[in-house]
Amino acid sequence: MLTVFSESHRLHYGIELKDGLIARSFENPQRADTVVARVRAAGLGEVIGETHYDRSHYVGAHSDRYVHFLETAWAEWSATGRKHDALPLVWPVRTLRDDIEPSFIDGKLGYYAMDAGSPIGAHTWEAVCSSANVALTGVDVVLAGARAAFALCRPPGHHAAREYMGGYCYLNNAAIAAQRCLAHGARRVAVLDVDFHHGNGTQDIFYERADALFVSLHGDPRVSFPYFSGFADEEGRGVGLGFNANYPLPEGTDWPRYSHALGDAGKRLTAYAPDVLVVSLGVDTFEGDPISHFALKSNDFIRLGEAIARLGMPTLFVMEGGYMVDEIGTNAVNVLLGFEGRAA
Ligand code: OKP
Ligand code: ZN
Repeated sequence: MLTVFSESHRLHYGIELKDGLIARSFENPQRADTVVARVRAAGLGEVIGETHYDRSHYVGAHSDRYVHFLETAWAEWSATGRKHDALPLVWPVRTLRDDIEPSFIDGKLGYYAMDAGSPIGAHTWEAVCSSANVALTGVDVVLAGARAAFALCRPPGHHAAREYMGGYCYLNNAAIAAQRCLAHGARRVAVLDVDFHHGNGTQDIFYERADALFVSLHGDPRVSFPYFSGFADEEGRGVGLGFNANYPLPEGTDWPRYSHALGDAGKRLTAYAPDVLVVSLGVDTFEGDPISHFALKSNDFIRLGEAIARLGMPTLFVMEGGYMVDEIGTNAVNVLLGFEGRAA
């Protein structure tokens, strides 16, 4: 299987709140470098760079004004004399006004964010575009007839919604890829999200649409980020009703429990019969992940890849989370080797 990878991901490495203190983000450049090293060591296939796509390819999954915010946020922030990363500090929750876009950058940051997990530095936008373009390049490989491709995206995307960033995400790479499938002949597209965290952004983007099915297995939001999305009763709205399926799973979920839910998710995907399957591939379901609490073992990721292959769909894998840097390469590539039937 072909891998798409961009060196530009290293332009972004931010900060986050950890236990109430500002720390370097778990979402670090070593993650993607570890995965690409494993892709090469395992002989998965050719590794190519990304093609350039302009901002118009991000509009659709996202609103034009949100893309404009991301493009200009650093310039507006740094114009006030600040030299460190931009972070939001106030949000329009519940009864506050959310119908007026602030004109000052500090207000805009909260308006277009769900949390303080997506800092914006001087080169963040460049890295974010490269990540989306990696996904778009991968889509074109699949649309050209490949059985599968691996978009090694960083930063990740599945928490980014139509109009907000959050959870280390800015542009929703998987949704942007799915949108391109629909623009190029696919009648229906499905996104299967196997990251430990609920893909609230992807759900948001496709929630009222029937041309995209979103299916996600993740830690129960009662106890796991993003807390306010990912419950089983979120089934879509309007014409999209019935085209969103969440499988919240308990702390300590191991392979038998996980594969049971995956089997049910697979039936829904098969019934939908999409022209292309996009897999939001997070490997933070690993037992050793520092910010998650499932219990999958490295060999279980091979089984996961085999199960996805049995769906028999043209498949684009899009990298999302996974934070145990020593194992992330092994686990991500195990899914891909399993998919190709090349692993024991
Ligand atoms: C992104 B992806 C850690 C708190 C949790 C957000 C986690 C985002 C995960 N300090 N922060 O889904 O892997
Ligand atoms: Zn995650």
